[in-house]
Amino acid sequence: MNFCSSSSLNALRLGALAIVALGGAILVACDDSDASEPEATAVADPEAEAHPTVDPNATPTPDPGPATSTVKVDLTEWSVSPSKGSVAAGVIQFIADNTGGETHELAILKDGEVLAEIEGLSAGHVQAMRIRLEPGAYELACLIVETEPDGTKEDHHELGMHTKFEVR
Ligand SMILES: [Cu+2]
Repeated sequence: MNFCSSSSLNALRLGALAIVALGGAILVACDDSDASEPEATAVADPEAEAHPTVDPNATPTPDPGPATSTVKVDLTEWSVSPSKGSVAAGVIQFIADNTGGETHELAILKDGEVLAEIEGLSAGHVQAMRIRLEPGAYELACLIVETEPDGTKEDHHELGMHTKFEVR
């Protein structure tokens, strides 16, 4: 069946239906097609609509939405220094700024469990993340543990890279 070889009245009606159902793109396909080009019909699009597209690369964590407050967090040897110690509950944007000389990370913890983190932030680099937090007591920390050439462990948390953070 070829929509576009029908009478002009039918073509208009089909075009109008296509606009209602699918938007204007179909009308262009119909206008430009002739009887020798059956692929230029509207057939493919209703099928596509019957199978909603799913992005296989979508992140499993939904976007928390726009930030309701922002906290800058300086990371250095050996401290984690947020610009404020508490914020109201909501979507919080953490901006980690590695002002130190080593690679650090910023982990958001609750009851010892990592909720989110910026990992492998090189010296001099800044990176942001957003997370929705309910009221409660949290910890901001760097959890990097390095083994030095002589075998000793360098545990950034143990050396002091952690601080309490309150969401109220
Ligand atoms: Cu660190």
